[in-house]
Amino acid sequence: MKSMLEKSDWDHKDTALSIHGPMTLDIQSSFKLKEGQVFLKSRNDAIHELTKDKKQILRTDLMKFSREKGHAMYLSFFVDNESYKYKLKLGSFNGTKGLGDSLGRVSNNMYFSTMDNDNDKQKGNCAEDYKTAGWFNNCFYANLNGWIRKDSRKDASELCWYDWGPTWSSLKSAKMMIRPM
Ligand SMILES: [Ca+2]
Repeated sequence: MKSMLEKSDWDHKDTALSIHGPMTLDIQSSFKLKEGQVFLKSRNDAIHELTKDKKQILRTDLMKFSREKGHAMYLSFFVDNESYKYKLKLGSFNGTKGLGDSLGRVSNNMYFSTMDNDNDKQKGNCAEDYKTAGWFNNCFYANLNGWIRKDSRKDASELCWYDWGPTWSSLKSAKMMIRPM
C-alpha cells in the first residue's frame, strides 16, 4: 500500500472533472447553498460516471487549523445514479494513526441528502438541520460540506471529521480524491 501511494499523484491542482487519472472532487471549495442543488446534482452525476465501471480508491485529505494533516482511505468507492439517490458504497477503511472511520461508520450505504431533498433515516432532515449536504443516516460523523470556521462552534454544522479527536471542531480543509485501483 505504501509503495503504491508513493508512486501515485494524489496531490494535483487541476479540479476540472476528468475521467482520466486521479482527480480532486473538491466538493468544499465551490459549494454555495443557493446554487447547491444544481451544483451537487451535476457533480454527483459526474462522480457516478467516474466510479461505475472501474473500482476506485477514495482518499480524503484533511487538515486542522493547527495545520496537522491526516487522511482517510477507502479501498473502494462507488456512488450510484440519480434513481438510486446517489447511494454511497465504501470499501474497507484505512486511516492515519488516530483518525477513525467517520464516513463509513454511518454513511456507508446511505442515500445523498440535500436541504431540499431529504433521503436520510432521521425523522427530520439532517441536511436542513445542519445546512449541508451528504450521505446521511441519523445523521453523520463526517460533514464534508459544512462551513469552515476558524472560531468553531463545534455544533456539527462545520467541516468536520468526528473521529479525529474525537471532536466536532471545524477543519481548515478537506479534499476528496479518487483513482482507479
Ligand atoms: Ca429524514
